[in-house]
Parts: sequence; structure tokens; C-alpha cells
Amino acid sequence: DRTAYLALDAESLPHRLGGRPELLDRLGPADAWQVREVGDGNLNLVFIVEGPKGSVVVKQALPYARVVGESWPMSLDRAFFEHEALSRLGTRDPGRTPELLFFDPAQAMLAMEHLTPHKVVRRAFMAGEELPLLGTHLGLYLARTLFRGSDWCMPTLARKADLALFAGNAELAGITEELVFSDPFKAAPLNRHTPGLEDIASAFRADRPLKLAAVEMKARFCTCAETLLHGDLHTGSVMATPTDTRVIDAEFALYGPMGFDVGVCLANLWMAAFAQEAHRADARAAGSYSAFLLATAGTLWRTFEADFSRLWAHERTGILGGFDLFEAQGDEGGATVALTTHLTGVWQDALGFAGMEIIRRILGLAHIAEFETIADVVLRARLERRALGFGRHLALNRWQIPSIEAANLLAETERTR
Ligand code: SR1
Ligand code: MG
Repeated sequence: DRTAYLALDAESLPHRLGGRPELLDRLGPADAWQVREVGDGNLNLVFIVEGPKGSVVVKQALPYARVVGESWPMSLDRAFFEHEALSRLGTRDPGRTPELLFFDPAQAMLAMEHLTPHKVVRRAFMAGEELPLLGTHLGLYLARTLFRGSDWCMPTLARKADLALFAGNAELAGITEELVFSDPFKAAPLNRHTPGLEDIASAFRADRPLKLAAVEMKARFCTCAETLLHGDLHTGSVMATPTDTRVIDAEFALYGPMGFDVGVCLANLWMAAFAQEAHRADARAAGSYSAFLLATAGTLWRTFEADFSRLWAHERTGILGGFDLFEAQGDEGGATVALTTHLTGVWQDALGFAGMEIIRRILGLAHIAEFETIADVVLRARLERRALGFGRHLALNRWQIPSIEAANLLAETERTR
């Protein structure tokens, strides 16, 4: 009943949610709750609620995009899809998402475990904190969620039902289609960029090979319903400590190509490296932290490949699982060739999507804090320009970059240009 929807605020929250047994169990009596709104994303309200016994997070969708305001109405249904997606992703890689406490569809509201002392990874990067297990955890998460949500693993009825369900998240899919693959390559009203980047923004709008790459990557995103994606796996959608990593904010979930989640994640590690010069005391410190970020990207991809291959060998039980057509001929190697071909495709897609993500975070609507917080606009423009060159190179040369080591070398060369 959407007529009952009312946006929460810190004052009214204890009164409105104080009867929820799931919260009372965790927090203690509502009259002792302390509430703060901490949302720093583009879309939603996020509250941390602390009580005598513990703390929880309550997230509520707004009927508009917070980053733009009420002039951009947005369906509250995204909270439903976020809940459905987090439930599935948490089952496919147990322990890598927050525990869910309740979902209230009428209020578009989701209550979950308060991850503490976890930090949003983007903020941890800006503070120069090393997260030694991040690459491993994200690589495992990507392998498990992308493999287990796909036709390689799922039986046909469950797979088709999920595909149909998440097709309902069309509004958010449409946002990605426009903001990532179209707007940055034309004079779209919501685009913005740092002063000093006019020439490169204009050059990209006239760059036929780059626009063809954008069209090709958009076509992959729209037509390749390969697995259930998180759909927005940037470093603001991950919280971590040195020993734990959790994936949050799955409201953009949809069926799409595996390389999209991988590429968006890699792009955000690489962009953090491009911003280092502004966040560290000197070039040596920037180089050292950048090395950690690139090593994380390397570990992420190698872990993804290894765990995906393990799952391929042991959990290939789905629609595409049977290789009896090879095995009947004693050709055990046929399946291995298929795996290698598949992983090469994911890698090339990931590079293309990484290029799109980098370009849209600098020339499109939704920017990243690593660049946005650089007060010196001349420095910001210089670092963003280097990242744009790298993003363009990835998009155009995605078939020629053979490995994560080669991609990292390109990033470091461009970063220190
Ligand atoms: C209007 S939404 C802008 C961006 O914020 C989200 O986090 C997604 O990345 C989206 O593209
Ligand atoms: Mg988000």
C-alpha cells in the first residue's frame, strides 16, 4: 500500500519502528535509541540506529533521486529488488553481504546488520588504509555470485523465473543504460565535468571509435542476460575492515554480462590509483598506495579466475552444465576449452565496461569522491584527464590487453605520465 509511504527522519524513526521485534531484540527499548542519517549515496536515506543492546542500519528509498532532487521521480520498487538481490547474493557467497533483518515493501524500507567497524571502501582508500584481503574477498564474491546466478549453475525453471523477476527492475537498468553508455558521449543536460576538461569532453563527443565502443558495450549490457549482477559494484558499494569485506547497495541488480560487475569494480580500483597524487603527502607515498590498489586489482582478477574455474569443475549443474557431447567422445578437454573461451570473454567485457565506468564518473552525472574532494581544480583536471585517457584506451583496446598485469602496467604508466 504505497499511499501509506512516508519518508523517515531521525526524530520519527523510534516511534515508527519501535514496535518491530527484530529491532527491539537487537537494540533494546525504542525510547533509548539514538538515530543518525548517514546516507552519502545518490539515491536513498540511510539511518544508523543505536540502542543499549546494539545497532542496526535502516535504509529507505526516496521517491526521487537524491542526487538530483524531486525533479527526478524514481520508483520505490528498487527497495524490493535490492532485498531480493541481497538475499540471493548472500546465499551464493555466504557472509559477504549484511545480514537482513526485515523488509517493509509499503515503506520501501530495509533493515540490516550495522557493519561496524567497517568503512566504505572508497573512504578507506581516500584515508590511505590498506585492506589486505579486499582483492581476495571481491574475487571470490564475483566468482561465486556470477557463476551461481548463471545458466552454468542454475536449473531452467528457477533461472527463467529470476530473469523475469529482475526484468521488473527496468527503471534502474534504464538509468545505467543512459548514464554509463550514452550521456558521457553526447551533450546531455545532466553531464558535468571539472573546469579545464572542456577540450577532452568535446573530443570524446566527436570520437567515433570511442562512441562505437560505447554502443558495443551498451549492447552487451542490454542483450547479454548472463547472470544476476549486483549492477553497481563500485567501491561505495563495498564496506570493509582489514579482515572482512561486505557488499551492500544492490538496488541496481539485473541480469547482465558477468564482465559488468568485474569491470566496474576494477575501474574503481584504478580510478582510486589515478587520484592518489592528491591524497598522499608526496609522490613516493602516492606510488606506494597506488601499488597496493593495483595489486588488489591483480588479486581480484586472479582469484576470480581461479574460483570460477573451481566452480566450473564442481558445480556445473545448470542448463549449460552438461558437456556429455564432449565426454561421450572421450574428449575431456572440450569443457576446458569452453571455460577458457568464457573467461576470455568476461575479461574483454570487463575491460570495456571498466573504460565506460571511468569515463562516465568524470564526464557524466555521478562522480566519485576521490576526484570530487580535490579542491585544487587544476590538479583534479590533470588527474581526471589521465584517467580518461586510460579509460578510452581500455574501451578501444579491450581485445588486445592480454592480462591483468598488462592492464595494471598501462594504468601505472598513464597515472605517472
Ligand atoms: C541517479 S543515480 C546515479 C548513480 O548512482 C548510483 O550509485 C549509480 O551508480 C548511478 O549510476
Ligand atoms: Mg548505491
